[in-house]
Amino acid sequence: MTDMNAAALNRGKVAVLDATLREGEQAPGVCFAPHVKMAICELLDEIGVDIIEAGHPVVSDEIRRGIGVLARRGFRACIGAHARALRHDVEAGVDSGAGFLGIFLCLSPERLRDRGVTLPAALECAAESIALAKERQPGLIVRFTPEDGVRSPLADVVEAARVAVGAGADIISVADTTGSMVPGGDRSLYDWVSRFRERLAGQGSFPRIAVHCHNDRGLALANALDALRAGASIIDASVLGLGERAGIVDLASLLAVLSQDLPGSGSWRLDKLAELYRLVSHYSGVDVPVHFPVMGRNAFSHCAGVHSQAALRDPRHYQSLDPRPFGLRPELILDHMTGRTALQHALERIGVSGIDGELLSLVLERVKETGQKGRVVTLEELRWIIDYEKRSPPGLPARMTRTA
Ligand code: HCA
Ligand code: CU
Repeated sequence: MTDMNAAALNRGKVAVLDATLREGEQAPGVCFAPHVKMAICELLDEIGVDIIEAGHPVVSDEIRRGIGVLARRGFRACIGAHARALRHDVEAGVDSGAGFLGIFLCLSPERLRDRGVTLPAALECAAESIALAKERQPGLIVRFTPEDGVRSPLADVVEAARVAVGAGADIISVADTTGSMVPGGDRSLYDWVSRFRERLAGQGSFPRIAVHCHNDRGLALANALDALRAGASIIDASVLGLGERAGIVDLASLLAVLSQDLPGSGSWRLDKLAELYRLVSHYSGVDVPVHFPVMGRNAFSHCAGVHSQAALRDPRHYQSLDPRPFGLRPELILDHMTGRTALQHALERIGVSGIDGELLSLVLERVKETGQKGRVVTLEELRWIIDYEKRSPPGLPARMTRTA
């Protein structure tokens, strides 16, 4: 590992690997143009992720060239390439100019049987690939991933890790390729990583452990944190959790937990996340769900009268995350749930004063009516409502039908 590559990995106690450009492109229909990849990388780099997995060079010439451009761009983050444990893939990865190469190979008995390969032959293949990468470029950070590791026999994965480290791998990744693990149960990643590390330690091997968790059960982040607690120190994530099937760990949710709940795990420019999510959502064609943690439009909004009133006194009454580091603020929503307090607050925000008595009641009524149609009243629309109600003389039929 070169000093520069090592520095990229050691900046924080928890290293974050963003896989939006590799795993994310495995989400149906997602394909970023090379210049868009560059813009995404710029934001990821500013945010402070440690490794950017930028693609699988053998997939296309464009991906291979793109990785080279990104690698030469001089980011602080280390640019990574992905490879199967095949000479051709490894050579393409090395030639791409990446500073990090992730080599993966599935060792589960079922997959080996399917491919007609024995475990020793597969291990030899892994060792040759890792050794080749290191020989061709000694400064390269090499990660070896026994794909679907958590559903493979532990003894085989331990043996694979031993062989991989012997061949020069810097990092061993624990992959929950199918999102099968469940915290607190028989398939806890905390237990799995603990046992794995114990067995390796028993052989005098202490590789750096990464974790790659898929979200099939909605447990990717919980599992990744379990792995972290058991001693993993690199976590894979992607913007919006984009990836195969239900995707992987969502980057913004991960950074929210690391920065607000695990002090000392690192520091990141969280205020850049909103721009990153806007960009990735636009160019991937995948919307950010409104109720998505942290980056969803509703993530810091308060709706019911009781919530709005309490949140106005102190947002922490109804928020456990602080939106400010993300450049966000709590929002009081105007809809059918709105009470006078939230309305008064909205009036202050748009700089309207002197509205009380009957006019205030009329405006509130109109806001609630609009909300009952399943819409939220924006501050812009609130201005129009006020403007209209001010000009609407009392006692006219329109007003009578409205209140009827
Ligand atoms: C894949 C599988 C993978 C590999 C992870 C890794 C997984 O799509 O190639 O190389 O660390 O989930 O196991 O993403
Ligand atoms: Cu994956």
